[in-house]
Amino acid sequence: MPTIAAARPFPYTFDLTTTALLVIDMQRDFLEPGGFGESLGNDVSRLRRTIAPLGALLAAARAAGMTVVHTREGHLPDLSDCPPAKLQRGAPRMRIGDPGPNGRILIRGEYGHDIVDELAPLPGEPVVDKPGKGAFHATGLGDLLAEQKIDSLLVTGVTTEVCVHTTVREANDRGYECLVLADCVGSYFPEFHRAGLDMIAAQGGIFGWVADSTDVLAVLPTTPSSYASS
Ligand code: TIU
Repeated sequence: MPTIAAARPFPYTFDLTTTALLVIDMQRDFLEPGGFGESLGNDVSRLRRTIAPLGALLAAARAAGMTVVHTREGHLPDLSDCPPAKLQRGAPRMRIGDPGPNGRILIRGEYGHDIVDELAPLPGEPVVDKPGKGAFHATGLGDLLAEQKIDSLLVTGVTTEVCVHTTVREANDRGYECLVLADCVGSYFPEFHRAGLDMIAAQGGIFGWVADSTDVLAVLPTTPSSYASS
């Protein structure tokens, strides 16, 4: 089984057949101007450094035959799955459901809600639509992973301290072994990004492990069969 020796707080070993690459919310609404992230007052360009390493990791995971799961945060057009507490929070420039340059903000089916072109899911890869920050809350993700006998997750996406952290915490309580890839997760706030990663690995890996995608690329087989036969 591949081992990421450089992972902190200690080496992370995973089985390719029971590990999924989880790509959280790499949507235009968070990464491009005119979407939800910008409406909250954020500099969305801060997230773009994640796209290239995540693209390389996606390609390698697909070549190795790993399970890949994408998620998208968003709501039904009638907002029936959006709690008033989320809809009315704060004083954003545009609220969830308002019309923006990429369609209605954070609404399923709109251009802005979809995943950026560089990381588009392949046909057949599951895309889990989620109304909350955590990917397990009110979704079929738990059942989907159970069906595939997945017990470990390579976690990527945005943002580090919001949807990535919430999902890692949910996954940790459900018994998954999570490795978070530092260069493939991003935040609008560099200090939250750093602290968020530190929180995962602290206390002996209280929520999981942290490493870089290059550490994973170094141990992934280039074909599904080459690992099985080695
Ligand atoms: N605002 C922020 O940092 N993130 C979110 O609202 N959603 C996700 O992280 N996907």
